[in-house]
Amino acid sequence: MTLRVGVLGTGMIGQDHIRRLTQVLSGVDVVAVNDIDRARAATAAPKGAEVFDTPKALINSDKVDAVVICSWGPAHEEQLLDCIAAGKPVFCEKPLVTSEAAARRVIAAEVAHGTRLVQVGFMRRFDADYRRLKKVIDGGSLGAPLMYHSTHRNASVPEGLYTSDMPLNDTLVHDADISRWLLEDEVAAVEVRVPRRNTRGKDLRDPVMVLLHMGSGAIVDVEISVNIAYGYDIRGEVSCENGVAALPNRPAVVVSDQYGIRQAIPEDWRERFIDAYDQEFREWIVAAGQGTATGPSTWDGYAATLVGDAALRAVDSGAREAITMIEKPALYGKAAARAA
Ligand code: NAD
Ligand code: ISE
Repeated sequence: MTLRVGVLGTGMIGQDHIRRLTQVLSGVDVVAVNDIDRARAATAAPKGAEVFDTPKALINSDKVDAVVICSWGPAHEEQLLDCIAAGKPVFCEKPLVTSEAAARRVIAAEVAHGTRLVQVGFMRRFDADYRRLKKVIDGGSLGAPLMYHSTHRNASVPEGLYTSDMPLNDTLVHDADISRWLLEDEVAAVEVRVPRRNTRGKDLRDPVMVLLHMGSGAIVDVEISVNIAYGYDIRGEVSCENGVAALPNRPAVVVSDQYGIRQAIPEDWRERFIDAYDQEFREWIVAAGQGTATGPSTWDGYAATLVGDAALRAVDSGAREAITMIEKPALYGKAAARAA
């Protein structure tokens, strides 16, 4: 059976996901699109897809079995709640939502529905290198993880659209989520330090250095630099009791010329995580076809939202800002141990 999908938001990643859903993956078809910019939706619509005037009309259409949300973060809450009300599986790009209160409303709606419907776009969990790294940590031969060093560098971000809060409440969510997943731990508190500014970003607060204090006592340091110029560079290294496990350098052709011996660095997230996005959708299509969702959940989106909120408090206060989570509903599995 072919899963009939409607896409909300046809900007950069919306178009990329439409490409993979129509040209790369099987068992799925994009039958509907919507964007507040109707002309953009019409241009992005694959042949035969209907352009809907509103997200609600698309979500409630009988033609649509499942929904992919690629609109701006502040629009996600209403679209998620409408999908849950319609009982339709939904893939939602990160961030899940933009406030703790909104995340709690989505959790309440999904819990009242009774089964999982939401998968959040934390694609690093589907990346083969991150999966191998987790396997090593889980294998236990290196002992307990003590520290995780996470480097998140973007070549550039859209000037004017990407604001000073966004390294902390938009970009950091990936590092928060992958830290929770790799270490199987929750973030208990957050600190932020702001080094010398990168003048390439003009007035943007960039870079930032974030410390995530995990419940077990492990510490994660995150470098976020969003105007690093040379490429999209994502690194990760876990220091454990008996050794260290790190993401490998990406395989790339080795070029030797008058500048030396060089390997290309991905230009942006589309290139670096191309296979991970494909895999997250493969798994989503299977679950959505069964009327449910697996993978990163509303709970994971909520946890990452709390980290973003705490990071914004921490950058203002200069202090260590604690995180308090609600009790984890049974729908989302067992709670991570919080040893300290
Ligand atoms: P974009 O600005 O290129 O596209 C967003 C689109 O959504 C625009 O076309 C806009 O008109 C439309 N839109 C906004 N509000 C809407 C609404 N209420 N209803 C319908 N359409 C609406 O942005 P983007 O880079 O494509 O990012 C979209 C989302 O994907 C964001 O949440 C972003 O954080 C996320 N994202 C995730 C990754 C990743 O690596 N997982 C990468 C890039 C973007
Ligand atoms: C973007 O929205 C993403 O999600 C990318 O993965 C991230 O690296 C980038 O910083 C965000 O702006």
